[in-house]
Amino acid sequence: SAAVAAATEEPIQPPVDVKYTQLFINGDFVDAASGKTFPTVDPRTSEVIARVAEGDSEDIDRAVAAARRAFDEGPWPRMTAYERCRVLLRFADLIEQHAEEIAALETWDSGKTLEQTAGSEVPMVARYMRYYAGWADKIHGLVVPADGPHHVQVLHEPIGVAGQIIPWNFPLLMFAWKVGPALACGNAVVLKTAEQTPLSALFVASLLQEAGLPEGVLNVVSGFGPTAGAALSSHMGVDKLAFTGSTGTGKIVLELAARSNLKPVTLELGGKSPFIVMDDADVDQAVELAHRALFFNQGQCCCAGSRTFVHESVYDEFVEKAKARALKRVVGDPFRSGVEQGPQIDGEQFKKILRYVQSGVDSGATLVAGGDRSGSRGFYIQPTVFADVEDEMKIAQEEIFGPVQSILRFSTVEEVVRRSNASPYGLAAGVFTRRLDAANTLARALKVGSVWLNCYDVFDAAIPFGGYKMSGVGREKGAYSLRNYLQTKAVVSPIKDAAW
Ligand code: TXE
Repeated sequence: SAAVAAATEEPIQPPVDVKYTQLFINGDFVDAASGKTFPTVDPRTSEVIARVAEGDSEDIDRAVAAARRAFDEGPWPRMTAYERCRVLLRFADLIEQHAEEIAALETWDSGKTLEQTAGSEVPMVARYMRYYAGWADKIHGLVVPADGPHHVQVLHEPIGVAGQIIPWNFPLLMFAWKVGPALACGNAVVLKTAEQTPLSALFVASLLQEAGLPEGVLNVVSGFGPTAGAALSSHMGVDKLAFTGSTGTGKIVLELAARSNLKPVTLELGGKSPFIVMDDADVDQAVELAHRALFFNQGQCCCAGSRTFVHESVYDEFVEKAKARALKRVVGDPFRSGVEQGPQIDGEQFKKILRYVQSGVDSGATLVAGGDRSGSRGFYIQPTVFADVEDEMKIAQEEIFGPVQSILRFSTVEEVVRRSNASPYGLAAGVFTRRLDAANTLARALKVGSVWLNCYDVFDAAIPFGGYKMSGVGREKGAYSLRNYLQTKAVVSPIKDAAW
């Protein structure tokens, strides 16, 4: 079967060399102040790809100092908006010129399929950069009416030095979502990558410099959360913090920001998103969409459709077909074409997912497909499906972040709204129906930041994304993302001469 292939085949040699393993500070690749390094691992084999400089608080200090200089004294915030626009456009061109190399590096470090990185993610990074480049020269203030003879201008200025902390599930896309709007608005950035996936951001940082970004405007520090990440969150020289990761760590960084200098924080956190299949659904289509909503990216998506709610009238047929689809899912070397699912990111996530599978079995859910590791090497997991899942089970409440689908049964729209919303999370939801009334009711009643009607995981540079409740604070992408990186200044002057 497909699963066995992952175990027996020799890993394909990645068609790329690792060029950059040092920290990127003030336009140079440099060692960590401590001289320390850490391994980044190939999730297909658990072998070390490369050792990478391990940034710590001293390196964060150096990076923030460089970013401060670039913002306070450097040309970047004072360059014309059109010049900033052109740097981002050149960067997008360079990403396309190096697309194969970047995609291979991303696949090697993260286990994502090459079809996904080369076919969709790297092109999307270029697209996002062009989108934000387009904003650079369209950010402007307002003149507002006031009572009395006053001329009131509202200026939008860059906020300063942005600290950004990103996760490992979409290393390059998270780079683009965060760095794009920050730079378009004229800020300087210190970015901390996830310790599992440091390689692609270092590579594209070199391209951003080649595109003409002045030194110090973007700094990339590889390293761990409790050291480098915490130092960045609590730094007095950082004016704004943006974080994507777990809800637990989001609370920590928010607290660090509050205890230091009250820097504003945007958070994009976990989810337990419902995917709702109504009674009128074309079951085959619904099964396919629900399958992709959950299994995409090895199930490692904040917005994974991880609670598949299926109407009782189509439930049994749906479960049978969802099982068949999962059993057909092609697991294997992410460099091999036709593979749909690569390995999970690391041993920790791999173990966590298998613990959730065990918890599903223990709590009485029916395991209909998968349930074990795939092969004997690396971090591959069989596409797994549970039926008869109940709301109070752990697998229906907590973020598994792996290829484990939980199928729940419901009977009425009111009931599925109530149960969908009975979660501390509120990131996204999918609704599958041909009934406009049901679609409209659900779209308004669900307490989530994104609703996909008869589709899922549709991402576009212009569409805002973010969470209700404990799934986050603020929105990324679209015009909404610019608000995170701009200060608002009111300038008031009297109108003395009443000649007009
Ligand atoms: O996340 P962390 P982890 C969820 C998912 C996953 C779980 C744990 O359920 O199983 O989180 O993954 C940095 N101060 N998501 O441990 O810890 C860390 O170095 C400052 C959902 O990888 O949130 C990394 O750069 N920073 C998610 C980033 O935070 C700290 C994507 C994310 O790591 C820190 C990833 C600290 N004290 C995981 N501790 C999503 N929303 O998509 C860690 N970090």
